[in-house]
Amino acid sequence: MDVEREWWKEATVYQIYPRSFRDSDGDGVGDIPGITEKADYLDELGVDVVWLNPVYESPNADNGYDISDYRSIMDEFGTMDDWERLLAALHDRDIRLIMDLVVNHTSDEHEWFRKSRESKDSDYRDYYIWREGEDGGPPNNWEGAFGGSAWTYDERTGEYYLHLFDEKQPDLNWDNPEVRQRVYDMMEWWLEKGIDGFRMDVIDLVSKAEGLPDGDPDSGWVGNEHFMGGPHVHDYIREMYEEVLQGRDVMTVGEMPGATVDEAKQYLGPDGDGLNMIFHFEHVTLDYGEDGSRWTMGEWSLPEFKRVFTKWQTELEGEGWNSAYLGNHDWPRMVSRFGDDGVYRIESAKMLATMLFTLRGTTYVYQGDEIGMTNYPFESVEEVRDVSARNFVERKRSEGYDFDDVKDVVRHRSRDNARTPMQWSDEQYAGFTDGEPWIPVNPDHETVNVDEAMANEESIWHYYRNLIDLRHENDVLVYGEYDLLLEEDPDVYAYLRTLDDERALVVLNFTESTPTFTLPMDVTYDEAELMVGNYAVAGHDPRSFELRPYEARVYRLT
Ligand code: TEU
Repeated sequence: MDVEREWWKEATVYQIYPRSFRDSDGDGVGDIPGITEKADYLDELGVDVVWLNPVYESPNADNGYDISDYRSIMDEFGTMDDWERLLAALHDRDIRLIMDLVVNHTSDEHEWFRKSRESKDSDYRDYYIWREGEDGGPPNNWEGAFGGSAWTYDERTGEYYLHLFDEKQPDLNWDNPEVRQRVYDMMEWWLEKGIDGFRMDVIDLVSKAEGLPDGDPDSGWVGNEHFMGGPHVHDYIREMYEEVLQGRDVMTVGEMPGATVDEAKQYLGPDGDGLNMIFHFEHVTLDYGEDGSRWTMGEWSLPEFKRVFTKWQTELEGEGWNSAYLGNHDWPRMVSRFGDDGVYRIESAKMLATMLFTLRGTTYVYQGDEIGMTNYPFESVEEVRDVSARNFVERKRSEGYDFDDVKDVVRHRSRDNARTPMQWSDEQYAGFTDGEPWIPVNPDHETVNVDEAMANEESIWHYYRNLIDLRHENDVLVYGEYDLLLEEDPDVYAYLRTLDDERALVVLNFTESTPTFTLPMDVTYDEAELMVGNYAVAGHDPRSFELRPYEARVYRLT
């Protein structure tokens, strides 16, 4: 085997969005004791790592991605003691815990920003990015990810501050070594508490181009070429590694909206910046419209999708480790987006899972995907919570459109789709809370819920459990080389995984039609055995067969 073994390569990571996982005290908001209550659930499913979305003190302009104190827990979620109990409960079950590190920006209510905005000669002024306006407007044309200018004017000192996200999320000035040191100290503090790593929020945005030049106005997120993968990003990540991470047995995954595969080699490679994995955005933006925005509908095609995955699978070979994900708290539900959330919900959810567990990379499961949760059928603006979606609806309203005009795109694209409460049962509020939930529960919880799924051996849940075991038991699924088959096939995604003399053949039908799969002649074997599949299969011959809607099969070839 040419690849080094690591626990985090073999791991299944389960992502928890605490606000929507389980509410233990009836205030309608998920919390940390609620997660601890479900530790046995996670153990039974068999996951190895939990990634917890931000739980730090926050005014919640962006659900915890606007942090006002990195070293305390948000009141709504509980106390530091609750968090310590959660960590212990997970560790007792051999589940590791990684925390979200959100350091491109803080909340405007963070002490550093409050001091920074006080006066131009505050000791904290240079912790953030302040500039004078130009011609009565902001310093440049950069936009925030949630719409509008990336600059907000602050009357007190008559200057603008930069925020690549909401105005309540001012960007830290990473060119200031003191800021970086404060971040490293904070990371150290959490590591000393015994956590097992970090998911690093938009970490490729921390370095901004010198002089903050205007961006190309037609390039999607205006300004991105000046802040995605900026001039010092590698220096800073490398420094973070050397100062904090080096020599510790932890895992890191950097969220990188702008990363190309070549940049990834630098972040991950043997002589690179020291990260273990990144989340790139290439496959989750395939269906963006022509203006490069999530709010215009485009189409994705399977050949294109395969090209993206194949590029990352093959080019990172020997140069870095992949992460396999199809959704998280920022994207629509994966079954609604890449599968079918109607007639073939169960089949397609299992098919997509088969892919996630058989690609070369660490598998990431977003809460609820293990029971095939779907997008939410939005009917009114009152149901929309997410700042990004609300801003979009508001912009459209100012252009004269009402909610019905944008309902479709909200249904397909709002981040809220992934944030509706976890569906534990068919009871009122899906067993998420005894109170009134902060965001509506998906009405399909009457049939789509954990109770039902755990009781039914044929469920998506049991299929996930099986895949988790299968990956633990078969190195070929973790470490095997990847080779694409049938490159141009518009319906079927098929690939081989090879490790020494072990081979696995993966065949996935991405459609509701019944294409025929024919194994290329040059793939020879003596025996074939079905390892897993989402339909009953008679016999063990993968030479040529008709696939049923959204069918997935994995064969062991010897
Ligand atoms: O997301 C980064 C990001 O760029 C997008 O996924 C973002 O949601 C999208 O561009 C909006 O249209 C991360 C977090 O995962 C997200 O929840 C936060 O809102 C964001 O950073 C800011 O911290």
